[in-house]
Amino acid sequence: MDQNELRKKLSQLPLGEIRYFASVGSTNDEALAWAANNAKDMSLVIADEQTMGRGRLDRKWYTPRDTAIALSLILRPTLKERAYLSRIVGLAALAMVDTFRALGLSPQIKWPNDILLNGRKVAGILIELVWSGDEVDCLVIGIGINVEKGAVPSTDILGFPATSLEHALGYAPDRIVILHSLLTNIISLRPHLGSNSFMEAWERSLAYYGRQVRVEMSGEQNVTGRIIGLDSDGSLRLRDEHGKTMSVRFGDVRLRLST
Ligand code: BT5
Repeated sequence: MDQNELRKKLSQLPLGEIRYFASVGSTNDEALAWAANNAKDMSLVIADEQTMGRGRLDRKWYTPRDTAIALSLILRPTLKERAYLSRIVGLAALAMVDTFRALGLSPQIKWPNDILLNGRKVAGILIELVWSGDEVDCLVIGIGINVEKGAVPSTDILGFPATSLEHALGYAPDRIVILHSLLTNIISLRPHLGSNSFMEAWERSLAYYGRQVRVEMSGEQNVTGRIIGLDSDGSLRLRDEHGKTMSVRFGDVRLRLST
């Protein structure tokens, strides 16, 4: 993307500094190093290509050149926000939902960190923390969005079907416009992080709500149940066939519709 245009467009927003890379290993790695080195709140790393993009547990995230959005936003939580750090993944997810809805699409959040369009993954979120002693100093919100068709990896390397905004819309939207909308939504949702309306909006956007799912957790037994909502910390609430409710916390979980 045109760096001057990018900076001009984003200069309207209350961000920290911006670092742009034509190509980089992982924007999250850059942001983590920067965060540990006094980056301001809302500083942003953006790349047009990632050569070592990461998902959770060091799974790969593909960002082919000029086809996608790969960003990492550094958040320095306020004292008040520290009570709600587990909701930050919801903040990123809801901001994307609002951005995609404004394009006329019907996105859903596949808990905890994927955004689906027509049942396919169009975007992923990777939240990482920078600690100072036993306190969280910063969060890095990593977001990858498949904008053009060329961003979508081939099916044989995917564990879940993928799509792009171009595929869903029938045209490729401007990446800077999408980025601007997404950051605007993060900024306007952030003050509501601790509110009930935030949790309600998050719940309403969940994929598979009311449906039977299987949660696969590494090193633990799978859990099966109907999705009945979210706990106040963002854990997923399920009810099993015996009517027993249980909560699944974040971690290495995979959610699948139960057959
Ligand atoms: C995620 O992990 O979905 C988090 C992705 C976060 C990426 C952003 S890009 C900017 C920032 N910098 C980084 O290095 N990362 C963040 P997870 O739920 O673990 O999903 C990873 C899985 O998604 C992989 O194992 C693949 O199967 C699949 N995948 C990889 N690239 C994809 C793509 N472009 N579109 C759809 N699925 C993809």
